[in-house]
Amino acid sequence: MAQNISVPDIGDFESVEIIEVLVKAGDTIKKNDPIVTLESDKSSVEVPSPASGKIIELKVKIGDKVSKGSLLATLQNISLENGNDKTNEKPEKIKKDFNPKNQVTSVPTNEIKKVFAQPASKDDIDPAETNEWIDSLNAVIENDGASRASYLLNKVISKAYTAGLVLPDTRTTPYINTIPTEAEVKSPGNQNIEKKIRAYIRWNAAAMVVKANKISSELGGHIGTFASAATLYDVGMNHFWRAKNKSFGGDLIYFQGHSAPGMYARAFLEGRLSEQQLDRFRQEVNKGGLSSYPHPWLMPNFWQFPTVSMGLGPIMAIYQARFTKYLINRGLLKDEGRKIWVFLGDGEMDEPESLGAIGLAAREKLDNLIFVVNCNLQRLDGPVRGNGKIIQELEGSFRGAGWNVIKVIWGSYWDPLLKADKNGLLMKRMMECVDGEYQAMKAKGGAYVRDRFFGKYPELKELVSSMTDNDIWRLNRGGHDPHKVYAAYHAAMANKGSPTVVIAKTVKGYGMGKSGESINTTHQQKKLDEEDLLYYRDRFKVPLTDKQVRDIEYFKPAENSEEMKYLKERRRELGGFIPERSSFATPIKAPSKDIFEIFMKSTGEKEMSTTMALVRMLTNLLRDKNVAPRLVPIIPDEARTFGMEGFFRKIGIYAHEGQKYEPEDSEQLSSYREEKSGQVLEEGITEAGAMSSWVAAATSYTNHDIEMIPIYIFYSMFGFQRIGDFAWAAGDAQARGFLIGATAGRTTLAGEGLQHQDGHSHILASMIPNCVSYDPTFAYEMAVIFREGIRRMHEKKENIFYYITAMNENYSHPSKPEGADEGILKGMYLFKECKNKSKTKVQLLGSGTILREAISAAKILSEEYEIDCDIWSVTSFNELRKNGLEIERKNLLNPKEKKEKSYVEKCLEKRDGPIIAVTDYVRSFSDQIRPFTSKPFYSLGTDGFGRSDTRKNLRKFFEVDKEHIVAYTLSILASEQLIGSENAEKAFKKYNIDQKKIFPTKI
Ligand SMILES: Cc1ncc(C[n+]2csc(CCOP(=O)(O)OP(=O)(O)O)c2C)c(N)n1
Ligand SMILES: [Mg+2]
Repeated sequence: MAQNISVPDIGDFESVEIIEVLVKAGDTIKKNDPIVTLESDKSSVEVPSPASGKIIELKVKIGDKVSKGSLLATLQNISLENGNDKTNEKPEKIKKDFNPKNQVTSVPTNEIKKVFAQPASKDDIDPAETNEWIDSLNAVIENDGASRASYLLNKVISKAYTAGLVLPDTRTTPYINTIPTEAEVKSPGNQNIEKKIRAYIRWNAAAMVVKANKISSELGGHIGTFASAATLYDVGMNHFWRAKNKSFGGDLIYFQGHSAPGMYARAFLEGRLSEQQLDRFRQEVNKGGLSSYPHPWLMPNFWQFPTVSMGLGPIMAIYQARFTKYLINRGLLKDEGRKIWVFLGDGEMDEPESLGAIGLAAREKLDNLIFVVNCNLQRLDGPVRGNGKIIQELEGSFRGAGWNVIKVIWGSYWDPLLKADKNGLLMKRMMECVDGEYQAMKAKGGAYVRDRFFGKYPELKELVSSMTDNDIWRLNRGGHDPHKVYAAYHAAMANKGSPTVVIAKTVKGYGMGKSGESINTTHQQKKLDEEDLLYYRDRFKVPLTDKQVRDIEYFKPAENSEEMKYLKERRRELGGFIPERSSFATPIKAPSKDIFEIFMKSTGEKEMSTTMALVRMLTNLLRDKNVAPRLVPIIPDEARTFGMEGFFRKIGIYAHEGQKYEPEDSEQLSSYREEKSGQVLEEGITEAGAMSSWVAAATSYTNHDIEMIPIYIFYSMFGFQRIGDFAWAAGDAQARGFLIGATAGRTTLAGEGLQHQDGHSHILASMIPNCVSYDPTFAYEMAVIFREGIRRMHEKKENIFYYITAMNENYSHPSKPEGADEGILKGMYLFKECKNKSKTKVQLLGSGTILREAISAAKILSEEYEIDCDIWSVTSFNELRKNGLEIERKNLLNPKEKKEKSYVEKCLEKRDGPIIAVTDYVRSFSDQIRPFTSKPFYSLGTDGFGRSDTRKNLRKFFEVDKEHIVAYTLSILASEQLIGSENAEKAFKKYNIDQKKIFPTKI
């Protein structure tokens, strides 16, 4: 049966041009294969075939204008197998079958049967009645189980709500452990051996820091943080965290940055680091040292995630967990039940980024994500919440967001006391005591705790009357109790449908005694004197002699000791060592040149922006079967701004639950289509979130062994300036991918004003050593740069990332000049030479849209003033400077050798006349190359605050329009005594340039 293919609903557009015809008569096509590409003045979009079949006749050609309903082709229907979207590639098989041996067995958490406490009678006007209620509840729990009891309570609460009662605050639960003692799953480990191993790791971590500071106190380091977290890490290492190996992708662990000494100390016992390496903690200038914190750039085979800039770890980990699910849902990664664990400080949770994306984690049901917040109640200067309770506050935030919250507050020594607490008074006391008091108690000893904590109520004093001060001192906190921690981790692993946060209470500087246990100065304690070290050894029973302690020796038991065998066996069971960074990703073959060929030719009369050119390039790339599935377009709610809405329909927006509604615009070609296997990450308004997604995708080659090509496109002003620290971390993590700063330049984005107009993002980008940045003007430049980016990063696996600016100004694009490729990539090439009879010459350099002003100015200078310009398109002042600095240094280091020339010098040395560089950025952008030429050098740029107006007025205001370029050039030539000053004076008058105008930075 024959079928017509016509233009579907394309929204408000009428009469749009066909710029590509992608089929011909006789072709057999599948449903959703593109027939033609349409282009409006802002975006381009492919029209998919509504069915599979054979094209009988084409009704259109390139250049035709079409509207909704226009006939494109006729199709002979035939049924084809697999007639679906060709971008839905078969899932790549990356891993061999997962060997469940390495997986932690999922024993169901014991059913919770909690016996409720009786109320404290003081607050109760009718205790008998209260008891009846509680008895009833207990009876339900006994007879019908906890879930029936919860159901009844929820019903009662709903009823109370509709009756208008004031309800209790249910954001938080009592200040006790979430998992009742009876419901704890017991650790299968040998506690005695684990305790010893933990003691050795504690000792070696502290010794390493103390030793480094004997070399120089400049080196610094932290003992107190790992001391508080040792058990939290050890239980994970011994029982839960599965390493990457041939048969499993590995759990991903984000270690708290300044607990790094503990990870080195363990790696030392595991035989992965030597004593010499520990001795070189924080001494990295010569090879073989250990970094202060987790830095993949400095230790590329060890650390995976840069976490020490607080707040970045938590949000990046959330998006990592989300990206893992994205890869699984797109069929690119096998679902092996891998987990992402994230270790955080309680002080760190005050960073807005730390809590900023917890809503997304719950919404996306990231049950592959486990946060562990180490609540030692202190940060650097003092208590995190002296007057409050950080654990309760965090519980409220996470519960409110929809997380599974597991509080680990009290250790096992408290169990009998809590059991004996028949009237709930102990629980009440636990709740009313604030963190400042809890901290002080751990600094001051058992007698103090008896007096201040239990002493408040005679009944509680009585409760501990048979205990010695030492017994009271031993009442431990949950985060130091391996049983409690094991039970919590076990429950976290088993949880389905939501992310989990384990909130553990610990003591900062645990075991450090008077030198640093729970005292305000603990954080920066890095020097322990002899007495402190002897105390620490005794406290953890480390088998070292006094002399060995004085010499600060590390302790490593014999290889055949039970501790060493146990430690290695545990890791063998869990598949290998952690942390370890590796990559087994296969490279992506760079797309063929054909895909970019169209951009090398002139667009003729047709005008478009570089953003549009880029989007067209991406659309073409989606037809390359190697590249297409690996592209990850990331957009923070600006797809329509950048003309990318065509992607919605073509490749779908990722949505883990698919689309549960029919979108309002479902009839349209660019309908808002959400899909479980969608490819676009439409992040909404969160630059930090979008950047975190980008980092996850850009490091997928190591964390998931699959090379991806993330392309994050944003308003350039909300790029580096907003997420600069993430970009720095991306450099550290060796991210590979594209950042696209769209609507770039101070005067290109006209109406949006001061907070939108970017005149400095390139300067910020230039500060990141492995960021390669470009400011192209023409479509062919964009194409050459983009293709090379894919080749260098994803085929050749260079650990660099690209920042490219794109503009929304429409203009026609010329053909690529012969042989320009090399210059485009190096940073500049001769775009055009004006050859009039003139002897006076000028070297005009321009980048981005302002190059076009320079080209127009050159024409005026040549035609009206007989001044000839060589016009240079500078695609990257940043790359030119890098090259210049490197060559300059080399020359200075080799004074006897013949001087090498920088690329800038090679381009300009034989050219006559002064250099005038014009950009849409601050002058310091182009000034960067000033040292690399001996010629007079002048910059024009857009220093100052932007403001809204038309493009023309803005360029006049910032003095980068063609008229200013002409007038300034004449003035420069006068100042170089190459022509008289009257020409410039005349030009200022002719162009109405106010010579008394205040410098734009001051307006
Ligand atoms: C963005 C950022 N700001 C400041 C610091 C410096 N800093 C390092 S550790 C620390 C205190 C951390 O306290 P907490 O999060 O409670 O961790 P703890 O050491 O108590 O486990 C600070 C302020 C940093 N690393 N990153
Ligand atoms: Mg803390």
